[in-house]
Amino acid sequence: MGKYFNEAIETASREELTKIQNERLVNTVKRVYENVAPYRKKMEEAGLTPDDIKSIDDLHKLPFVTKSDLRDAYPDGMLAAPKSECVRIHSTSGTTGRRVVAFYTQSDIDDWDECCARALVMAGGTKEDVVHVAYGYGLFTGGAGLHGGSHKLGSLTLPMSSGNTDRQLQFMKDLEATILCCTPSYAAYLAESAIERGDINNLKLKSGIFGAEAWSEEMRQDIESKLGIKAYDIYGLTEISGPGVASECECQDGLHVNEDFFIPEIIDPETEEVLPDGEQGELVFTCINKKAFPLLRYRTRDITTLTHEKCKCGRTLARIERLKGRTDDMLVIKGVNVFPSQVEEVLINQGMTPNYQLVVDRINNSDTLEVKVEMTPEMFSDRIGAIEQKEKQIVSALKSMLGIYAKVSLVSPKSIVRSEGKAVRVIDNRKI
Ligand code: DLL
Repeated sequence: MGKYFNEAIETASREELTKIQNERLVNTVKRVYENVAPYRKKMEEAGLTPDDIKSIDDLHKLPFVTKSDLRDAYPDGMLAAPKSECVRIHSTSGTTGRRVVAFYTQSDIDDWDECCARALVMAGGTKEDVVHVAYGYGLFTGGAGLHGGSHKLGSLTLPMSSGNTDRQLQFMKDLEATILCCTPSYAAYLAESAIERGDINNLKLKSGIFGAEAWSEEMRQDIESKLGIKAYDIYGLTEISGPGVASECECQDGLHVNEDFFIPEIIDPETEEVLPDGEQGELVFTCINKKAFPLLRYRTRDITTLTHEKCKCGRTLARIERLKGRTDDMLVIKGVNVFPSQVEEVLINQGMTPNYQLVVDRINNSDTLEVKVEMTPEMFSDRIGAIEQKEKQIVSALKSMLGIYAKVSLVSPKSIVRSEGKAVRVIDNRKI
């Protein structure tokens, strides 16, 4: 195994990729129109038939699909293949409403495994590696996705799932895991625990594949230096398949989108206009090879930019920039847009731990933001004066990053609840 899992696709010319995309898009639109009633209705309302979609140049004509369309179709109203052809489901966590159920045929699983195998090779993976999968297994796609990719690559797979940190570290050490797959917040927690137990030097890890939540460049560097590894970003969502829709190569300069399976677009979330490369907006995906659950122009609510420039690694697959956050986790505080990832950047730059929480409230009709962040054990033993001084420095750094005042509270080590999956970064009391 060389540098690529699928060199022909990963380094294909734009003409070759466009040819694949044109064919697959036309077929998918036809199949969806014939088999998915809500989709046919949307197309009819837009005055479209499949004949109007002749190539990817016609993509912009198609109506968008949103999460609320999927909720309305719960559980299987968007299914494009007979249920008897499906072999698995996964589902979103449903914390903000009804769960979305994603269906997969065997061919969908094969494509998904291929995406995750590509991601593992990008992170230096070969069949000699031992892949420690500490994403949750079950309805969540994280565990199953990386597990499938690791099998496809022929690596030894440790299906750890999330939780039980002692056992994670024991197996990581005893089975000499070389690639760790989990959320970045859990990676930070595992690093912290390994250091505490004096186990950090007994690990053989060389890289990590971290995603499922937004994380900053500062957090990447923190994890890389603590675990002594190279940390790669991986992106995906249940509705589109799961992890591996896009992932980082060794250049760590954006995440390569598996464009033979998914066509990315960036739109202005307000006007819905398609934006050119380099402009920030909402990421939209069209699945062009899925059989069971092929969403067309699905609005992810994730915010990023897109580039089609060839990467230094040799891959031609378009790249999305590190995800900035979601349109729905962007906080508007006193009219100012605040992303938790901006706060994270400031905190880690100020030498704080990546364990933090934003508490938002409305007092006397005015928004307030409190940033709680854990001190390192060394800071904890500092004089009160030194702690107050640090709080002041962070208040001032946040003010220049965000343009608003945030109260900063340095809290004792281990007082913010650790997450084994996606971290809870925001408590917004205004909604109650
Ligand atoms: O989180 C799939 C996944 C699992 C991706 C493991 C990567 C690794 P969902 O639970 O459906 O699926 O959540 C999808 O998580 O729309 C983003 O808002 C966020 N997200 C996923 N990956 C990243 C990332 C999985 N690398 C939602 N950076 C997406 C920032 C991410 N946000």
